[in-house]
Amino acid sequence: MNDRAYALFEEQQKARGIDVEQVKARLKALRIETPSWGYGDSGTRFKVFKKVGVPRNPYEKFEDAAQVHKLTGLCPSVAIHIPWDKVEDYGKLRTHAESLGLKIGAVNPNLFQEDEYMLGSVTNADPAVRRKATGHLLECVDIAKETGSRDLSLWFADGTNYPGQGDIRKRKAWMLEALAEMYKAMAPDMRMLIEYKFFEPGFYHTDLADWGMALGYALKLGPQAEVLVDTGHHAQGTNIEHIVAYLIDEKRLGGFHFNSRKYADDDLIVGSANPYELFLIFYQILNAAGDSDADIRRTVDNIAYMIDQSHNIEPKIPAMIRSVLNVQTQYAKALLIDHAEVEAAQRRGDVLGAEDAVRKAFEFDVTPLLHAVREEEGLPLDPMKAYLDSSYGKDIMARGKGGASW
Ligand code: LRH
Ligand code: MN
Ligand code: MN
Repeated sequence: MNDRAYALFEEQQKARGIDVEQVKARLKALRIETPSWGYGDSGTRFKVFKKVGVPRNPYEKFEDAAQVHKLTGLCPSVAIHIPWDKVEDYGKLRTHAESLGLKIGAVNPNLFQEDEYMLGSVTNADPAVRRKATGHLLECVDIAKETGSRDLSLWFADGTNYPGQGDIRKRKAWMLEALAEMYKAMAPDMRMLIEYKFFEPGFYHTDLADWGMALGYALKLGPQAEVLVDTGHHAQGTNIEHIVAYLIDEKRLGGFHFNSRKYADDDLIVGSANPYELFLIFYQILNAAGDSDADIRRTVDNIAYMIDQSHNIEPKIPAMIRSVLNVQTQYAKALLIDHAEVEAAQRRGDVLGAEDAVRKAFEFDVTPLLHAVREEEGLPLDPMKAYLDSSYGKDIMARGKGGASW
C-alpha cells in the first residue's frame, strides 16, 4: 500500500471534518449480493453466447461466487432464481454454500419461462394458470425457509402488447390476490421485495410498471412487503435517486438490483455508464442514515444491495468483481459528503454551494482509502489483478462448454 498517499488522503479528509475511521467502518460493513444467474451463460434476445468454463449447475455457480467474495470481501451471499437453480435438496445447496463461506440470499421466483405464461402468470385470465403461478410463489416461500433466506424478490413479466388485450383492472386484482396469498405464507422475519419495470416483455403495458404501483401493493399487503429498485427498469432520464429518497421516507425501500443501462434494460456492469447516478443514490441513502427517525434508519440498515446483471460478451467472474468494486467505489465517495455543509447551503438558499458540497465528494480519488480498508481486512489491494493472476479462471476451463444458462 502507498502509505504516503493514504496519509495525504486522511489529512485532507480530516481537515474537512470527515471522520475517516467511521468511513472505514462503514466501508467494511458494505455487503453486496451477487446473482447466481450472473455466473451462467446469458445473452440478448438475439443470441446467448455459450462460453467455456461456465458453471454447469447451481453448485458451481456458488463456487464462482465464492471467488468474488474471497477477493473483495464484499459478497457473502448469492441470490437464486427458481427454476434456474432448481435442485433436489436445498438443504444440500445451503450446506455447500456455507462450506464456501457463503449464504443463499434472495429467492427469485421465475414465472416467465413456461409457454402457459405467454398471456400472463398471476394475471392470466385463465384461473388454472393463475393457480399454477401462485403455487410457484408458495413453493418459493418453502424454498426460502429451507435455504434460510430472508428475502423473496418478485419480478413478473406479466403485461400486454396491444390495447384491449387484457383487462387492466382485473389483472390488477389478480396480482393482489396472488401476492396476498404469498404474503400470508411467509414467515414473520421474511420480506417480499416487489420489483417493477415499465416495459418488456410487454410493450403496451406492464402490470407492475413503476415504483408507485409496487408501493401501492406493498402498502396494501403489510409491513413485510417492500419495493425493489432495479436501476435498469426506468425510462430515459428518470431521477432514480428521487425515487430512492421517497421510498426510504415511506419506509418501504427493500433493496436494489444494480446494473447499468443506457437505452433499455441493458443489464450491463453497474457504474459503467453513469457512476454519478450510483453516487447520488448513495447520497440519498446516507442522508437518510443520519435521520432522527429510528424507522428511517432501520429501513436504510435493511436495504439489500444486489447485483442483477447478465454478462454476455465479457468473462463472468471478472465482470462481477468489476461490478462490486464499482459499487464500493461510489459508496466510498458518497461517504465523503459533508451533509452539514450541504444543509447549511440549503438553508442559505445557496444553490451552487449545495451542489458543490455534494459533487466535490465525487471528485476525490478514493483509491488510497480502499487500499487501506482492504489491507486492514487482509484482502488483495487490487482484487481484479489478484483474480487474473490466480489460476481459477484457467482451471474452470476444464468444465468445458455448455454450462448453465437462462
Ligand atoms: C427482469 C429482471 C428481474 C429478473 C432478472 C433476471 O428484467 O431484472 O429481476 O428476475 O431480470
Ligand atoms: Mn432485476
Ligand atoms: Mn431487469
